[in-house]
Amino acid sequence: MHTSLLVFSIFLIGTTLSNPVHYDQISKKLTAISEQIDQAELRLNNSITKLLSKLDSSNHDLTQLIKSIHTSRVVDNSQSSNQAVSALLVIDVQYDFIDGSLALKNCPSKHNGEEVIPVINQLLDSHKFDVVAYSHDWHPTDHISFFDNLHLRSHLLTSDSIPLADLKLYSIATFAINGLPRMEQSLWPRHCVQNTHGAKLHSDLKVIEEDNAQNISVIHIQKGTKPDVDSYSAFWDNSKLGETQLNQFLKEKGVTQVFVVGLATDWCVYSTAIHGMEHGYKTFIIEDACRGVDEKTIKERLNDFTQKNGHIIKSSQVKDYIQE
Ligand code: VGL
Ligand code: ZN
Repeated sequence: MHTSLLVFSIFLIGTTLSNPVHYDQISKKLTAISEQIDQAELRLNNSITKLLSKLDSSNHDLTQLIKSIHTSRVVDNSQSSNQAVSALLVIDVQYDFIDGSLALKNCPSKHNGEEVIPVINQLLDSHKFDVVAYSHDWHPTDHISFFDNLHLRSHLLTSDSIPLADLKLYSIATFAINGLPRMEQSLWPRHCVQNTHGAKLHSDLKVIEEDNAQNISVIHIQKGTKPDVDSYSAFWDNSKLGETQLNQFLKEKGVTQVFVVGLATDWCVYSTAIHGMEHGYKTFIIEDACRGVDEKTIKERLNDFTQKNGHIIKSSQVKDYIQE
C-alpha cells in the first residue's frame, strides 16, 4: 500500500547521505506525501462505503465482491499501521450543553447534545482505545466568558471593541487585560461553573474508571479554570499561555492518533482537534459523535480542519483505523 512512499524514501535517503543539508526539507516532504496518501485512502474508504449503501440486494454478487476487496484492503492497511496507539478524546459531555444554560437545543443549530452519548458509549464498547480522555469545561464564577460578568471587565474593553452598550449574549468582546495579549471573547450564558450540576458529565455517558481491567489509560482534563482566559481546547487555553496535562499524558502513553468526539463541534471539539494536529497526532473528528452550536460555523470549522489535513469520519469507520 505504501510502496510508493517507501521507494521515494529510499531515493531521498540516498540523496540525503550525499547531501545532508536537505534533511529538513525531505522530512517535510515525506510528511506531506504521507498525509496525501492518508487523505486518498480516506476518500477511497468513503467512496466504497457510499457505493455499498447504494447497491440494493438485487446486486448481491457485486456487493459481496466489493465487500471482499474492501476487507482485504483494510486488513492490509491495519497490518502496515500496526504501531498505531489510539486515544479517544471525549469533549465536554456536560449537562449545561445538553439541557442546561448553554443547551445546544436553544442554539441556532437546535442540536440535541444528548444524542452523542449512545454513539460514544458504543465506540467505547466496540473498540479498544489505548487512552480515553474526558474534558470538563470548568469555570470559576467570575469567568471572562460569561455575559453576566461583563461589568467586571468593562473597563478592559479595547477602544475598537464592540462598545459595552451594544454587547449582547453571544457577541464578541475584545479585551486587553494587563499582562495578557488582546483577546477576542465570545460572551456565553453562565455555564459549567465548577462543582455545579451543570458542570457534571451526563450520567448516561460511559465513564471508564481510572483503574480498569482493560488496561485503558484514563485522564480527566479541566479547562477554562482561570478567570481571565477562556479555553475551548483540551490542550491549550485560547491565548496559548497555559497547557493542560493532556499532551504530556498522550506522549507518555505513546499515542499516535486521536479521535475527537463530544460537544460542541464548532468550538471545543474543533479547537481540540486542531491542537491535536499541531502536536503531531493523526487526528480524526467522528462527525456523528459530535453536536454543535451553529450549522454555518460547524461547516466552516470542519472545512478548516480538513484543509489542515484533519480526517472527518463516521463512527462506523473507526474499525478501519484501529486494531481490535
Ligand atoms: C464550549 C462554548 C463555551 C464547548 C465551551 O464545550 O464547545 N462552548 N464553552
Ligand atoms: Zn465554557
